[in-house]
Amino acid sequence: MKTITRRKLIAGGAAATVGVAGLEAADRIAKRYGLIPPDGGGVYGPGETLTYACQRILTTHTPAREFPRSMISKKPFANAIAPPTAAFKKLEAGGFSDWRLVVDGTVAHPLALSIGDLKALPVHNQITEIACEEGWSYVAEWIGTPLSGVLREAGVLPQTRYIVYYAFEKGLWESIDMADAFDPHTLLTMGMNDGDLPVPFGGPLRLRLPRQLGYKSLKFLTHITATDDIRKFGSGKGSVDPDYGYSWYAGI
Ligand SMILES: Nc1nc2c(c(=O)[nH]1)N[C@H]1C(S)=C(S)[C@@H](COP(=O)(O)O)O[C@H]1N2
Ligand SMILES: [Mo]
Repeated sequence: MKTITRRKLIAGGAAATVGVAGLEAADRIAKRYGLIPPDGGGVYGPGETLTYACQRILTTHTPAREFPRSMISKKPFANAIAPPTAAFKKLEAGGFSDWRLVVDGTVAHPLALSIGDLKALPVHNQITEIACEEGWSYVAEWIGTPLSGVLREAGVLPQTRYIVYYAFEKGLWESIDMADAFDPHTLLTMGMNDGDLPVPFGGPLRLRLPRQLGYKSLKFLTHITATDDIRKFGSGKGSVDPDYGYSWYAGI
C-alpha cells in the first residue's frame, strides 16, 4: 500500500514534469548513457529507470531548496530512536569519542575518522527539509562537512560509481551515485539547530541528503565504502530498499 503510493508519487511526478514524449526520450537517453539504476531490473525496473534518468537529465544541477531561519520547525519529529543496543549505549556514555567513520573501498587512502576529526573539517550549514515517504516532513538546520571533502581526502579512485554507506544497526545500508555523493548539500552531519546532532536524530553522525526522501538520510553512520560494482552488495539492487518494494533512487 505504502509502496504503491510512493511509486505513484515519484513516477507521476516525473511524468507530470516532462510529459509522455519526454519519458520516451528519457528512456532512449537512459539506455544510451547507461543511466540505469541498480534496481532497474524486474517488474518495476522500467519505471525506476525512467524516474532516475529524468531526474539526472533534468535536475542534476538543481540545488536543494533552502529555507529561511524563521521556517525551522519548532518541534522536529524524530522518526526512530537510537538503536538501544549495549554497544551503542557504551559509545554514547563515552561521549562518542570512540565512534569512527571508516572510509574504504575504491580509495587511495582508507580513513578512520573520529567525530573530532570530522568537526575539524570545513563547516557547512544548510536549512533544508527532510521528508519521509510516509508523508510527514520538517525543516531543520543541519551542520556538518560535505561528503565530497572526505571523499577527496580519501582519494576516491576514478572508476568509483557508487558510495555505499552503513548505519550502526546491523543490515541497514544505502548507496548513492557520484552526482549525489559530490553534491555540495550532501553532508556528513554532526550538528542540528545550533547544537550537537541529538541521538534520536541520528547522532553522533548522519548523512543528510536533501535531494532524496528521508530514508536515504541514514542515521548513526559508521562506514562508507566506495565501489565500482554495486552488484557486490546485498541483493545487488543498491540498497535494502528494493528488497522491501521501495525505490533505490528516491529523488525529490
Ligand atoms: N540508522 C537509521 N537511519 C534512518 C532510519 C532508521 O530507522 N535508522 N529511518 C529513516 C527514515 S525512513 C526516515 S524518514 C528518516 C527520519 O528522520 P528523522 O528521525 O530525523 O525524522 O531517517 C531515516 N534514517
Ligand atoms: Mo521514512
